[in-house]
Amino acid sequence: MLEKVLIANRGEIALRVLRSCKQLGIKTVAVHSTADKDLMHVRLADESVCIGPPSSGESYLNAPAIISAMEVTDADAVHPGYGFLSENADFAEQVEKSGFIFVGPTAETIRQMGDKVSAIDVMLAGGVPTVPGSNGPIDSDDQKTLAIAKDIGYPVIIKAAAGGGGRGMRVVESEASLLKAIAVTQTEAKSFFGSSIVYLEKFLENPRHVEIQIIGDGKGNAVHLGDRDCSLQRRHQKVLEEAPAPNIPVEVRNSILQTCVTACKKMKYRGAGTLEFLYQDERFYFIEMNTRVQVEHPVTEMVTGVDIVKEQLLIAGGDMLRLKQEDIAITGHAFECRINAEDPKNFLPSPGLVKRFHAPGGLDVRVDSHLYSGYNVPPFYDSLIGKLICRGNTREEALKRTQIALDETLVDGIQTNIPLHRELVRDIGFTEGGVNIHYLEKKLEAKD
Ligand code: MV4
Repeated sequence: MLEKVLIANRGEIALRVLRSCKQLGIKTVAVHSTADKDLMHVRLADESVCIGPPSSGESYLNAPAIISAMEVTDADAVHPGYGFLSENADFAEQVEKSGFIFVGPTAETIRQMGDKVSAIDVMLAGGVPTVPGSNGPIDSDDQKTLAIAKDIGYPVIIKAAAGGGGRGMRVVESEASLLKAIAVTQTEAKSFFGSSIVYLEKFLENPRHVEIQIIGDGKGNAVHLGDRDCSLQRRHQKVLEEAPAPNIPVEVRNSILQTCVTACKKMKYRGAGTLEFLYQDERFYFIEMNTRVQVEHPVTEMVTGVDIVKEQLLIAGGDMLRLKQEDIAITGHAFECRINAEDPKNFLPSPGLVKRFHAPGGLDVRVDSHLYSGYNVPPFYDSLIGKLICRGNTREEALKRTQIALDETLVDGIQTNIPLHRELVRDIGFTEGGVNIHYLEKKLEAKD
């Protein structure tokens, strides 16, 4: 059992991790930049250490400063949250080499999944369906490359092996532009990610983004906690997520969930993880695996009753997985609205003083936020200031609860995307369920 955990993150997720530590009686260390001394979790942690100036590179991404803070405070483990160092294999390795525990998978697993080509390899070996593609890096044999693309069928998408989050991708409509596009993507990939390796996939025109939450103990035990639909996004930033993904045939869903569990058992996956899929025409296609806790994990917690961060901490402490698949039931439905400090019209960040804040409430209404009246949102970081998560026994009930909760919410002093959420939860297409990844951007374009 862990005795003291250092939380290497900020904002709502730092507070979220702190709550599960307290639940388990684990002492907490907050680390923060000079701009973040007034964060809610810094006040609530047992100890806090300032690790650097406002810029993330010198604070939340500063691995030596974080490991020094672990030494100074005698912490056992570090929880990286999401973003920052959470999927940095070198950091996980340095943590373990310094004699501490990284709350997450092994450095080797993080590295394997960070390379999308090797992630696809692992999934193919585990029987997980992937997108028809090159299933390996593109090499300098142009005739072979053209043959692979012809076999896949156009349009194809070129992706950087080290990419993710939408950068380093290019769609190609026909053979005439393939080789040039590969060269351009390779050059871009080299400059963005330090690796020029790219691969090819069939380009799916109107998929949904559906992901599956799993937890493993690193000893060959694993369970799934169902799926989430994260299709409502703008510029690769998710806006509103839900669990379970609506309108998926029960046998298609059960089959992919079981396949994911089998693959994670086979690879002896440790910790919480998410397999990301594109879903189109009642088929799932694996694209990437995330080896961290995700922003949208609460929708899964709301429909399973499982505290995902608590399970992460128990597993990091060396426990066997205590969850049994047959004890996990998906009951009801949940939505999560990501509340950002941004201009609702042009989406530009809107940092500053929160003059008044009133959180909504009621049965099955959850607010994960570090906000309080008088808090100053700094301009240096991501604009996420909180998440509103609402559960219902049915999708309709959860949606109604979200509408009511959004109308109760008050954030005064800065601009937020709450007006957009109020609109989305009443949007006909969204309320019907099952919109694809292009839906929100098309809707916003139509509004202009
Ligand atoms: C795709 C795709 C269509 N076909 N792959 C974008 C980010 C990266 N994680 C994968 N992405 C995509 N991969 C194939 N073969 C479309 C996207 C995509 C997307 C995926 C998920 C959520 C939002 C998206 C927005 C645009 C494109």
